[in-house]
Amino acid sequence: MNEISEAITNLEEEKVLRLVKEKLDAGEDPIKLLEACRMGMTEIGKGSGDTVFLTDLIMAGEIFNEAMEILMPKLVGASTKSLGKVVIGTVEGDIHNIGKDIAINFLKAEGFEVIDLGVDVPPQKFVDAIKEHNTPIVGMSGLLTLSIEPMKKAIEAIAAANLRDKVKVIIGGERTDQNVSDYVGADAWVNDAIDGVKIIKNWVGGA
Ligand code: B12
Repeated sequence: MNEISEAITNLEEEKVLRLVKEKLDAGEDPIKLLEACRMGMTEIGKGSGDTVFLTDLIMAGEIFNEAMEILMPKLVGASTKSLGKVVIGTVEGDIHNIGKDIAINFLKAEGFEVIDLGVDVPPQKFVDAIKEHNTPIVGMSGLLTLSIEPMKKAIEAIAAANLRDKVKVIIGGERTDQNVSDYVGADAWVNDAIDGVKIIKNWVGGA
């Protein structure tokens, strides 16, 4: 683990922000700095379960968000072309929003219009948003094992509304893999927002 990851794990807010700024100024790759922040989050997440540790997770999430505010403008060059619309949300029962919001920022920066449904999104809300905004792409985020079933239900609801052949569905979050993707009936899965944006750009012919 590098300095930044370690500082996140130790919940050293000022140190994290100082290091991120210093390293950016020194010309380090912002994507590597984002990765270091993410590694710190993964590390602090190991062994979650008791209530005392939850406060640490919340604190770490806040530090991560602050670091993102510094990093984001450097990570992406504002795009001028419009690549279309993407509906995105964290599935029902899951309130994790950090990864989803990173994906949203990257998508916006690439020129997508993003309809953010927020967290704990019930299946019907995805269906309604696809209909209302006529979006060809749906992104679902889920970090819990318990998020797998809601993802499946959301995709089933999209199919029940006769919309499945009109949209591509991408799922994201550390818990997703090919098996999960097959099980829920998604078109693609990612553990990384940048990979997700590449896939989505390919789908719309913007790559
Ligand atoms: C921060 C955190 C929290 C915070 C969330 C704050 C917030 N505002 O989001 C709080 C404290 C609220 C929290 C709560 C809980 N958490 Co929590 N949490 C985490 C932690 C430490 C980090 C998650 C994170 O933000 N990672 C950083 C982001 C950047 O990574 P990411 O989400 O993977 O996203 C990246 C990619 O996956 C991708 N991506 C993500 N989504 C999408 C979507 C699309 C469309 C695309 C293209 C890409 C994409 O892009 C991102 C950037 O590359 C993880 C540990 C871990 N290893 O993941 C546990 C973790 C996810 N939590 C866990 C648990 C159990 C819980 C609780 C149930 C705890 C409890 N006992 O109450 C609750 C759940 C509440 C609920 N109903 O959702 C477990 C899940 C275990 C499991 N397998 O189910 C984990 C893995 C910790 C652990 N090891 O036990 N948590």
